[in-house]
Amino acid sequence: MSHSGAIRTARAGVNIALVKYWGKASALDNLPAVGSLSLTLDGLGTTTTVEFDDALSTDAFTLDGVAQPLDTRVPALLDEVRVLAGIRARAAVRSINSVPTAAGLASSASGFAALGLAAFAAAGLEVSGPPSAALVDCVRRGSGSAPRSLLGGFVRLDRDSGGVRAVSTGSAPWSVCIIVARVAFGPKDVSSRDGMAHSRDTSPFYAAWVDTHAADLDAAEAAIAARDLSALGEVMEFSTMKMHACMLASRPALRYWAPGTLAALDAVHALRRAGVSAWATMDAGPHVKVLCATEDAARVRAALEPACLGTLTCGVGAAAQLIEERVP
Ligand code: 2P0
Repeated sequence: MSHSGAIRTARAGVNIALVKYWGKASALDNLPAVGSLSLTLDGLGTTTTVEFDDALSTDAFTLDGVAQPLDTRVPALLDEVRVLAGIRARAAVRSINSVPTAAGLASSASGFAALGLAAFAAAGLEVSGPPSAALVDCVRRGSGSAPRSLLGGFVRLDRDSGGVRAVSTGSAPWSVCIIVARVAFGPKDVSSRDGMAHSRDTSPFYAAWVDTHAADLDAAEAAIAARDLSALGEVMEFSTMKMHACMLASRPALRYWAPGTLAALDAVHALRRAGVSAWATMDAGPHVKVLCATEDAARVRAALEPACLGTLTCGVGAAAQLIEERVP
């Protein structure tokens, strides 16, 4: 079947894990060792156009208008889509990230979610309704956190037979936000992928991290259902600190923190002592992301800004969606 001219664009939001994913059950298949629970953010994300074209001899990929070396992950996703759809055409992929480079939020999750959705649609695969198991699995192979960006709001991702399942949790609106406190410049030293393998191979805390993880998912989901920000924040900080303890106990230590990380954490703790329900999380990098009620955002920003290089405030974002406008 010819697929020349099959072109679709999708947009997906960045997500922040409240209960973290760290570690793989299978590196070969990029299967997470643990579930995770996230919040999709508005305003930050990736828009991707996929164009299948019989005239192309190879896949091609541009990011923010710059041609990228084709690492294996983008063509691997396209290969899966070609197999599922029974097509052979190569694809031109054009992506734009609406994430400020310096914010430390550049995201493979929104990237693979947008790529997967656009590629499925361009190949004529089913994309209506909630994300199909095939789409979830396809984007998960590209990036373990990507299925979370297919859905909006709070999203729980669990392992299931052979793969993962992503579901929205707590569907009623809840006016919370994430304030990102940027505390350092420059890219991180160790990618998440390499860091996860290093923790699994060397950290004596890794088994405890995996074994105690499911309880945090359940506690976070119950806190969201009860709209209990303090309970959610408490288990979110616990998950973050446990993940970083696992990283720090790796050999040699995996330390993503910078001096500014502690200054931002101190500011969050001071806010709580002053009665503001503000809670911190960090990923595989030094920046601190603070969960709070939207009505407290100005106060939280005012406390963080003297302690960091700048802040960025994001509300609750929507599910990934197909759009008309194409990335040029
Ligand atoms: C998370 N991270 O849950 C955690 C917290 C980093 C620290 O998901 O190897 O870039 O592509 O599956 O998706 C990083 O995950 O890793 C990540 P791969 P990915 O947000």
